[in-house]
Amino acid sequence: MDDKPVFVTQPFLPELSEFLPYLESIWESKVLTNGGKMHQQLEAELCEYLGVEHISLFNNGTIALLTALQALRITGEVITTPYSFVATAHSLLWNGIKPVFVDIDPVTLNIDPAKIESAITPQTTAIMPVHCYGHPCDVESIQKIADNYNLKVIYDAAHAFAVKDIGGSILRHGDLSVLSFHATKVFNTFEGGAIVCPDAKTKQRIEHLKNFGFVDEVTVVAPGINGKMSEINAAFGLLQLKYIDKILKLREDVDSLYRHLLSGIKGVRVVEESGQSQANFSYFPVLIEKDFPLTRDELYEKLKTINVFARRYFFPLISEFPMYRGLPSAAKSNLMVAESVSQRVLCLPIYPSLRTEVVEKIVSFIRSESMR
Ligand code: T4K
Repeated sequence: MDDKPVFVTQPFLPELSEFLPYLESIWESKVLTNGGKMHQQLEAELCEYLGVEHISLFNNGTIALLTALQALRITGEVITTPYSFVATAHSLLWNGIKPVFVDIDPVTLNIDPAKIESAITPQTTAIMPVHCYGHPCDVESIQKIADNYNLKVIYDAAHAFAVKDIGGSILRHGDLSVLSFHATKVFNTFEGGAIVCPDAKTKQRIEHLKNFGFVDEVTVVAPGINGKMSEINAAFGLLQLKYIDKILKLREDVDSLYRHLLSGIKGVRVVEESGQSQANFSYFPVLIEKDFPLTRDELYEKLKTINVFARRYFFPLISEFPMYRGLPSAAKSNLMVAESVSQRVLCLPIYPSLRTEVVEKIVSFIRSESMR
């Protein structure tokens, strides 16, 4: 292994010179933020690329989640998964909403629809599932439950850029879907995010909410926030979008190589893709099972000795953090599958510029540890 550290991800960066014309255009216009030309163009290009009707850009995915809940006036209790990045549940707490954790499906690692119904109470107003690792949730079962109980569905689609199921973009499901464009994501704007919404009226409300609630110079209709994406972030998004198909292809190649090389290593289970007709290869999660000679944490530490920094997404569970663990739904006995998966999961490095020989070295290291 060469000396350079290998992180779980690394952003794709086009040549710096390619970004300069965008900067010149911003300098010339003197419009730096508040829905300028770059912002408008990125919204339009993303709608087209993703195949969705309306998209509203944000300064990050977390503010987009907060705003999505505000836009639909969600209150009371929201059913969600403990197996996610902490921002999912934090967006509920920031809105004064009580998260109700439901266990995950052992195959998809997404919220288990069969366990949602028993968590519904008279206070439940919505479900917030996560398309974890960009693997689609069981959207049909979730929608059926939502329809039966008159609940809204807000998808945390932070990992699901460009993912499609057989009918088209995964982002068309539910009432709203929220994307993250953080530097560590498949498509990034340094920091950024977006809400995908089905109609112009909802988009209008979201636009007001992300601009302090202003409708015009003198009218404020809601206690909005500053969720606007700047021109520089939007410009970088436009440049990234030119490369997105190449980015996805390079990620797919890394994914295929791992799958090929890891097959047959006892005690390492690759999490299968399921339910999508186009995947985005955003993460490469494996489960370190009991028949592997090392625990997941031992392997995680050993990889560091060869300068490979895998990550334990998602460990600990959200429900184990101090602000959540007192909730009745956070009890370990309620979240047995999530608990077990979070003890075994390891996300191996995956990103467009990850070289074949580095993947080979990572896997041969894991293989040699498996044979101890
Ligand atoms: N919902 C879900 C399901 C999410 O996963 C996230 C974010 C959100 C909501 C919220 O969206 P945002 O508000 O973030 O838009 C990272 C990211 O910060 C976070 O965006 C992401 N999920 C989460 C899964 O991962 P960390 O603390 O693990 O990131 P960090 O800084 O340790 O980065 C990981 C590795 O990536 C580093 O070791 C090196 C590399 N890296 C990172 C950055 C920031 C780079 O090479 N360049 C960079 O600029 O949380």
